[in-house]
Amino acid sequence: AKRQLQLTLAILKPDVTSRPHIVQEIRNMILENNFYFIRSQNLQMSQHQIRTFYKEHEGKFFHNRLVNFMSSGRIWTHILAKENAIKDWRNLMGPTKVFKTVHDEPDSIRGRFGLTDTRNCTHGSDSEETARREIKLFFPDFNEESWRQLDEQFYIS
Ligand code: DGI
Repeated sequence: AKRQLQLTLAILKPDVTSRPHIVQEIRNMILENNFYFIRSQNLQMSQHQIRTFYKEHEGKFFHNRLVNFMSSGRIWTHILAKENAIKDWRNLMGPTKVFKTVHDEPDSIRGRFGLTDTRNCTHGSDSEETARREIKLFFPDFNEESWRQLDEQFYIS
């Protein structure tokens, strides 16, 4: 059977972009784990965009903290590709809660570089449906279908 690459949306959050050597370290981890960078973008999100992005967390005790943090600086967003990109990227990130993760998964991104449960380095889509929605939000011009027709073959041949 023909291999197919799965796409996911990864974000390097403001706590990472404010530490450039950590950006480089995380990029190295991404490449060492056989992900491909398909698209990359550096931007600052407005509070409105963040509220849309994290809509499912509205009303939670950490929501304001999350919105303030995510709008506090620039971020990197990446479309990453790999056979099991969604699961593998979330594994590489490590669990959400940094204080636990530094003990349980010290070699993960959050285990190595996470600062707090809010300032936890990275984001990754949690399903194919979420990945499609998040990719569309940050890369509205990216056309997955034409990417698969024109470009995917060069990664999997
Ligand atoms: O997909 P994840 O980022 O691992 O986790 P999520 O989708 O459940 O939550 C999104 C973000 O919201 C998470 O990266 C940080 C923040 N968050 C989630 N749960 C907590 C939290 N922040 C704090 N301070 N405390 C929490 O319990």
